Amino acid sequence: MKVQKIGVRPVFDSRGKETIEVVFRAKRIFSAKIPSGASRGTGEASVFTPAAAKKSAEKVQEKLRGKEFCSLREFDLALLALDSSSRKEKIGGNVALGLSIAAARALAFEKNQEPWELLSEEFFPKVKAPLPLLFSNVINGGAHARSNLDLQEYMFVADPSGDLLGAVRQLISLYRELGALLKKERRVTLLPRGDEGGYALDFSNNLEPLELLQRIVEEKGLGRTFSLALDAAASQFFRKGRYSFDGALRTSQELHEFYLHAAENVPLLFSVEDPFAEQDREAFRAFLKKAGKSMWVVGDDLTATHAEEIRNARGLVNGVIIKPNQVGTVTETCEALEEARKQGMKVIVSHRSGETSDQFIVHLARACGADGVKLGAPAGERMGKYNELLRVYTV
Ligand code: 2PG
Ligand code: MG
Repeated sequence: MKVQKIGVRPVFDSRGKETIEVVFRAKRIFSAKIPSGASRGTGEASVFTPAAAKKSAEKVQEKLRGKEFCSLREFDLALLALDSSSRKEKIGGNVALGLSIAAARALAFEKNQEPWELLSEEFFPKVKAPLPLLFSNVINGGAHARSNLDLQEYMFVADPSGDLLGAVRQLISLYRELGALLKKERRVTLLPRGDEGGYALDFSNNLEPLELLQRIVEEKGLGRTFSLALDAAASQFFRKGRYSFDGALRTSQELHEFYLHAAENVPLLFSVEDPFAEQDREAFRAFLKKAGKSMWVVGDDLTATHAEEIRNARGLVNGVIIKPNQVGTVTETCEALEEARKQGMKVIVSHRSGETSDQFIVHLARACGADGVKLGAPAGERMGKYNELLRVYTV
């Protein structure tokens, strides 16, 4: 693959915020659009504005134009040679990732492959991809909504067990059922929604939405194929060593007890992401020790898709979220995945709250054999990722 031209243009994400599309000419034109997060870990790769990204792309073009690359790793190493900082502050994490994904598409095209086939061959040759669990955020709180919920995401988790289409169908009907019930209970005809398409309402406390989700799953008799998960995104409500939670300042221990109480009262709850702030490492350690046998304790802000952070999170979590734009190249994302596997951790490939129509993460999930994918509510712009999932997992 020979690099001919590189450019950047502004596009809008699902929140209407400006982000970038990287345009890359090799045999033909390829591109990649980059999503953005609202709750971001401190270790995440930098995000350049479209104007800064354009300048950066011009500089990268000067260095790479006319160069030939035989593999994605080789291309990404050339990017890393231009910027080896862990947050990609020189060329911009979003610029680097756009180039890396577009290059993956260009390489796949030249080999007459799907992007997931290219990734699979280059990074995960031995992996057989099982159908992933579908983590679907149906009640939005925290930084993704203007409600009183401190916890950011309440998710239905569908287990496709051999029937992905059926699982997506059931997920859609459960999500609608939840909407109908909320409308009836609140006596309203319309429901506000948060950034990821989940309903965004006030509740009497942070446990109530979980109890409601469990009730619906059970009433529909779907307790064998559906379970529940949380993303607390707790860094967002951590202030000076305390958690501002359910109307009071709580200690790590109190929050720890909240999760245990939730798991006891809502037995369908099996996974909690970022239960504590990223700097509250001892709280993670104590919680994993207590709950790690029966629950997934998942790092997101804590590990930020960096292999080294995942290595350091041994004993703190038994699962990780993987988001390519937290690290900035596809190769480093795959290294983070490899590290997680080495540590025996579950991996969940995830969207961001500000999404684009770019479906690359679905290809990544397929290639690495992700245990789960986190794609938002089955509605609106998020539907594109479910559809791509159906396509790449059924070819
Ligand atoms: C998260 C993500 C995606 P954001 O915290 O896991 O749901 O949110 O993109 O805002 O970081
Ligand atoms: Mg998260």
